[in-house]
Amino acid sequence: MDTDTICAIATPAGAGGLGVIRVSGPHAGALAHAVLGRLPQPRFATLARFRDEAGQTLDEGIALYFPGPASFTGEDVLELQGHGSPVVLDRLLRSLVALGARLARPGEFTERAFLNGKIDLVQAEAVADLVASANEASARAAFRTLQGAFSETLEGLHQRLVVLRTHVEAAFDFPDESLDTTADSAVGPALQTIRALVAEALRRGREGRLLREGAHVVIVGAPNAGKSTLLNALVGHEAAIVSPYPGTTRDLVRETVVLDGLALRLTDTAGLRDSDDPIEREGVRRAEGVLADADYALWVVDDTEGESSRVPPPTTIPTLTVYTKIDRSGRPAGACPGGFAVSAPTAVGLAELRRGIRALILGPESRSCEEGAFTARRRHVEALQYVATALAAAEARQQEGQMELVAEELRRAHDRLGEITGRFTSDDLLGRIFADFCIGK
Ligand SMILES: Nc1nc2c(ncn2[C@@H]2O[C@H](COP(=O)(O)OP(=O)(O)OP(=O)(O)O)[C@@H](O)[C@H]2O)c(=O)[nH]1
Ligand SMILES: [Mg+2]
Repeated sequence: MDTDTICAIATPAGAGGLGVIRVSGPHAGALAHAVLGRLPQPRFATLARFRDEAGQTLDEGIALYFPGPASFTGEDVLELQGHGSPVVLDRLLRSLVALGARLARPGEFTERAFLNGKIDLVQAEAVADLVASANEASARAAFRTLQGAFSETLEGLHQRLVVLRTHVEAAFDFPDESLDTTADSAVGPALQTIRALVAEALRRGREGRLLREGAHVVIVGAPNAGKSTLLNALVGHEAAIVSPYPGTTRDLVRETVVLDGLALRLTDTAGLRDSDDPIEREGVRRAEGVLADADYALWVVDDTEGESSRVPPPTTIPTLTVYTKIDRSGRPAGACPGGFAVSAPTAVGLAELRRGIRALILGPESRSCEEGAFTARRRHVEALQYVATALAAAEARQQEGQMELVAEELRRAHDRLGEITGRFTSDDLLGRIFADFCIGK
C-alpha cells in the first residue's frame, strides 16, 4: 500500500474565485502544522494564513482537516481553500512538495478511497462521471451510482449467486445425500429470478450509458437520398453541405443533439455506392466503418426513386427506415410500415421521426430515460451482458441435469460480476480506470 502523502490542485486550471489544494496521506497533519502553524479543528472551517516552507505568507483562506478514516480517501486529508491564483496555488503546491508531499497522479485521491474500502469501483467511476456529466439527467444518474444504487443492485446479485452456487455445488458434492432433488428444484426458480434481476440491471445500466455517452446513430443510404438534409434538420443548423449532386458528402459529419434529455451522437456519411473516384471510395469505406461501430442506423431512402434502388445497408444494428422527399412522392408524413416518412427541408414528419428514434432506443413505452438509471460505463454493460449469457447457459445445462456444468457457468458469471465493483479486479484494469480521471480527483 502506498503511504506517500499526495497533494494536488483540485480546482480547474486558470484564475478563479477560489483555488483548492487537496492533501491526503499520513503526513497531512504535519503538513498542516508546517503550512498553517497549527492543526485545524477536525471538520471545522478555519480561517488561516498559508505559508511556504520558509515561513513566508502566500495567501489567506479556509483550511479544513479531516482525520482518517472519516474522510474521502480514508486517510488524513487537508484542504486549503485559497484565492484562485494559479501562481499562488502553484507556489503552495511546490512548498508542500518541499515539505515532503508528492504530486498526485490523475484519479489518485479516488483510487485511495477505493483501496481503503470507502467506495467500490462503480462508485469511484461515478465520481469521474459526475464531474464530467454533460447534462442534468446524466449528473443525476451519476450521483445515484455514487450513492451506491448500482452497487447495491450488484451486491444483491452477488448474495443470490453465493446461495445458488452453494446449492448447486452441494448437489454434486453429495450426490448420495438425496440433496440433489431438493437442490435441483430450488435451482431452476432461483436461476430465473437472478436472470430477471440481471436483465433489469442491464436495462438500467444501458440507459445510464446512453445518458453518459449518448446513443451513436449513423445516417446511411444511397447518394443523394437526402441524408445530409436530414442531419441538418435534426440538429437545426447547416452542419453538412447539401447539393443536388450525388456524392456530395465524403467526410463523416458528426453532430450531437439532445432529444428530450436523450443525447444522440449523429454521424452523416457518404452515400453508399461503387465509385471510381478514390476520394468517394474512401468516404464509403469510412461510412461502412461507422456502421460497424454505431448503436443505431437511420436508413435514408429517396421516396421518389423506385423500389429497385433500395439496397439496405450492410448492418445488423437496429435500423429505422426514413423515406425522404415525400413532398414530391406524395406519401403521407409520419409513421409508415417499416419506418417514417419525412420532408426534411420543410420539417414535415420530423416530430414523429424524433419520437420514433426515441422509441427505437428506449423501447416502445419511451419512458423518461433517466428514471432510475445508473450511470454505467461500457465496461459495466459488457460485464453484465457476459453475466446474462453465462446465466442463460447455466439454465440450459440445468434443464439437461448437468449440474457440474451449471456450477461452472455460475462461477464464470460470479467472477465477472465481481469485476464490476472491483471485488476481483486485476491491477491492470484498475490502472486503466483511474488513468482517465483528472488530477486532484
Ligand atoms: N424536395 C425535397 N428535396 C430534398 C429532400 N431532402 C433532400 N432533398 C434534396 O435532395 C438533394 C440531395 O440532398 P442531400 O441531403 O445532399 O443528400 P445526401 O444523401 O446527403 O447525398 P450525398 O451526400 O451525395 O450522399 C438536395 O438537392 C436536397 O435539397 C426532401 O425531403 N424534399
Ligand atoms: Mg450528404
